[in-house]
Amino acid sequence: MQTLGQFIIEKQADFAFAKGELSRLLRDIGIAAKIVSREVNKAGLMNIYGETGDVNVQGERQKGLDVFANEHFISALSSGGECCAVASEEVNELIIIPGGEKAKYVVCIDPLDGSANIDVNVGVGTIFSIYRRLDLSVPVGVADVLQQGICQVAAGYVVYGSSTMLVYTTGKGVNGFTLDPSIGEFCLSHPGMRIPASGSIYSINEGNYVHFPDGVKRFIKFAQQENFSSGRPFTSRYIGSMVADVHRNLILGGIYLYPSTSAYPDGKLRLLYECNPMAMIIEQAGGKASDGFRRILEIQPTAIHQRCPVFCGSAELVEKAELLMHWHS
Ligand code: AHM
Ligand code: MG
Repeated sequence: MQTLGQFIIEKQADFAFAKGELSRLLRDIGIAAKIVSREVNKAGLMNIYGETGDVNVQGERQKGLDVFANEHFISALSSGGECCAVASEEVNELIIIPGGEKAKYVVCIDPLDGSANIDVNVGVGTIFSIYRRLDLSVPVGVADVLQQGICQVAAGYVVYGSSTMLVYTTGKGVNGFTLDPSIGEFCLSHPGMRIPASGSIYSINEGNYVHFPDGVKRFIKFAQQENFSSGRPFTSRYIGSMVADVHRNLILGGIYLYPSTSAYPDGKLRLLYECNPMAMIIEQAGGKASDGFRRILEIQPTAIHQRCPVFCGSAELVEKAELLMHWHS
């Protein structure tokens, strides 16, 4: 059995001249993930212990789990010393880490994605993306996090589901670790993850059907058509937590779509800390990630919280969706 810590140190040798900074950063993220996992697992108990009011037993204001997750990830990234700035879904502006002037890395993070699912005991996740800072001789700034997804040096997610898993890539394949709560360690459980080239699951909020572009409507009809040889109709599975939906499709084969709708002309999900990291993971596992027309990882970001339509998963299915978008939009 190999723990995440052992694995990260072993893999450091893949990078010539590595000084261990990225390894330490990944380790810090792993530690914060364990703390958040513990709290997520206790979420339902709060009512029993009477801690869901505005004030908890210590007299502190009770925080939402998304705020809690944000604080713990920021604090882990700040104390580790390898990160100089963070773009977080929870905070409007770029967070500059005090004392991080010499740190080489910037992180984009969604500390608790799908947090609306917490109250009903459904899986949620954390998504993160790591970039090298552009220029160590000038103060870190927004430009450092507005890099194309292809510049990510590492990306990953944590899925807090029936078990907690951390999945990450440094551009040399994808590996998954399951948290063993009895020893408090992430253990390598899914080495060299590969997404099937095709699949029979499609994941989309079909309630928005009337607001979808024609290409997406055609794709849904394609997925629902009977075709014995290709295994259609497909299975529809939508949890409403991007991490959980993409994780399932990564293992079983399928496509996750959050296209533009009339309410969200650029889709709902955020490029920096939702689409790009998931796109890197999916590509590294052999799949594809597109905004319907172009590779997500090649989009030049212009704002921290910018949104982007997303079609990601098994290569054949994403290509089919892109084709239909091209013909019918
Ligand atoms: P959040 O960042 O506010 O949690 O929203 C992101 C989530 C994704 O995890 C999920 O796939 C999507 O929103 C669900 O949206 P919808 O309810 O519109 O289907
Ligand atoms: Mg989110």
